[in-house]
Amino acid sequence: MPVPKAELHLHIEGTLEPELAFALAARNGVTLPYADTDALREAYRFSDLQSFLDLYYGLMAVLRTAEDFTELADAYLERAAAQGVRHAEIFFDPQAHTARGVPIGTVIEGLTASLDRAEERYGVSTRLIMCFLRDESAESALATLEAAEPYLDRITGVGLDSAEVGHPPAKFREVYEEAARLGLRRVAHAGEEGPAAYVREALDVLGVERIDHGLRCMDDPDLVARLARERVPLTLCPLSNVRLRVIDTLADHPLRAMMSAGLLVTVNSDDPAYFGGYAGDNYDGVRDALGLTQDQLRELARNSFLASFLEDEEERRER
Ligand code: ES4
Ligand code: ZN
Repeated sequence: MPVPKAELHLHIEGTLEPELAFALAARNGVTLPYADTDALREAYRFSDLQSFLDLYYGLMAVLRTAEDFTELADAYLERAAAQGVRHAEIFFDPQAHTARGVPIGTVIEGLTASLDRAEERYGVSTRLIMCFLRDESAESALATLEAAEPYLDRITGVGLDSAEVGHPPAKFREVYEEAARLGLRRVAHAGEEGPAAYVREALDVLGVERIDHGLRCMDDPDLVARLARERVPLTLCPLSNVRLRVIDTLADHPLRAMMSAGLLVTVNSDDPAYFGGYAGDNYDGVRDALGLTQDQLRELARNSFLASFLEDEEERRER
């Protein structure tokens, strides 16, 4: 039996498996530039984050209706549950859909139709985190937050993703301030390809409660000490780091050093359809490559619940 865990870093668009992509393409009359699922899988050889993002955004062309998003989320939840995921905090990228003419309401209603049944169907509790694309403008992020206002009862927090280098967190100061005023939780990708300074900036300027990835904090011992002292969770994605060439092999992953440094690290799948595995596969991967003990795996799973927004929601409601 896989250890029960929470998944805190998962892009729902990154769970689009080739088979579902082709089925949706046929249903929606979309022509894909790949002959078949094998040819598509062959294209999953990435040289860096951008080479992945180009394919990832392109394949989203098949997602058009609310039902498409419902099926996408159902497929993810079923797979995640089979690997021991009991709670999932799920990212989505509204701008990647609104830019193609798919209304934000279609995306959110489609996803929530699945999420609303996830507890009874799959035994998985869920939260939704709306991400802003950091390679789009701050104005576009603000407009996205405004467009989401009718749906805020279904959105737990905001995040920041897409191409990192050259798009520092401070660019989004204003939209994060507005999100805080609206009562939304805040996270951001930082220190995946970008420098440790972006991790610091996400904390100081955006007021984030968790850092997504954060791997590059290891370049800055003062920052590591601060993250450990303040118990800032880091949502690591080991298989993603290998596939996007952030590290050479799983055996090179700094997870062990991060645990030893007292960091509150969690293991997650990022874009499992593209990176070779779901949450449990990431746990198995680091176990095998780094020789983690059962106790260490249990610590990672415990961290995932501690770092989740479930932990203090009750408390916050009572205040
Ligand atoms: C992402 Cl791995 C990664 N990094 C940044 N943004 C993303 N969006 C989807 N996957
Ligand atoms: Zn990510």
